[in-house]
Amino acid sequence: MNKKTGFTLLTTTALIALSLILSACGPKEPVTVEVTLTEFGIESSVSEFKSGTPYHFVITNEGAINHEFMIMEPTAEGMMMSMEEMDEMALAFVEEDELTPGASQTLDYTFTEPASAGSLEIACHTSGHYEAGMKFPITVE
Ligand SMILES: [Cu+2]
Repeated sequence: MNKKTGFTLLTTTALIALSLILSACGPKEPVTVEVTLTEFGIESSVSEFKSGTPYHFVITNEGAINHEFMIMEPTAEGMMMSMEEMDEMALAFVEEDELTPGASQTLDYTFTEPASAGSLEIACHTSGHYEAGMKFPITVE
């Protein structure tokens, strides 16, 4: 084996090793989650999420009025909270101005900690909508 062949072989081996490391540790492919908002309900194609997996939410308002999308803890019925307090409490949200009838928005979110059943939900907190049924319980493993 001459010097040049040896070098080429070494480079090739190094490149293969590098690509193996990158494919094992590189960023995970995002998982698409389809969320549909209507009067008055929320449907999601995924209800059991995994911490550390990137999710690509595609949120569509199939209703006739504005809705919003929030990932947050369940709130007690009749609890008085301002929108600012809600936004602060939410892990992620899309405001109702952006979810007009027929509108579709995307949101990328990665859960960082687990959430047991009953501790997290997708909800719409536009006045009265939550009470009317716009909530979808989720869990994070
Ligand atoms: Cu709503």
